[in-house]
Amino acid sequence: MRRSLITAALVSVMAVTAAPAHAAAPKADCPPVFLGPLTFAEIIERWPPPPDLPDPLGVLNAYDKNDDDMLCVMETVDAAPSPINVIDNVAAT
Ligand SMILES: [Ca+2]
Repeated sequence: MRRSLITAALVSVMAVTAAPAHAAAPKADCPPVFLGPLTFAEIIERWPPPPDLPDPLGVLNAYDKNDDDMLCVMETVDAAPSPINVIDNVAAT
């Protein structure tokens, strides 16, 4: 009984000390109607580009204005010519 109480106390200490590091990460978020932020690889995996698109990474990179390799994606209902809308995630100030 005593041992399980000590274990529980250690787990709660670890959870508390882990939280600030995560909270300190730079925040760049997406508007509510968009998914993300997503990496280029996540976007290409989830919405594979047309095979005739020569440079999908270059296209995504062109949208990445804050240069953090993350973008926001909105799935569109009318799928032509592209099934998604892509915007840059916005760095918080
Ligand atoms: Ca970005």
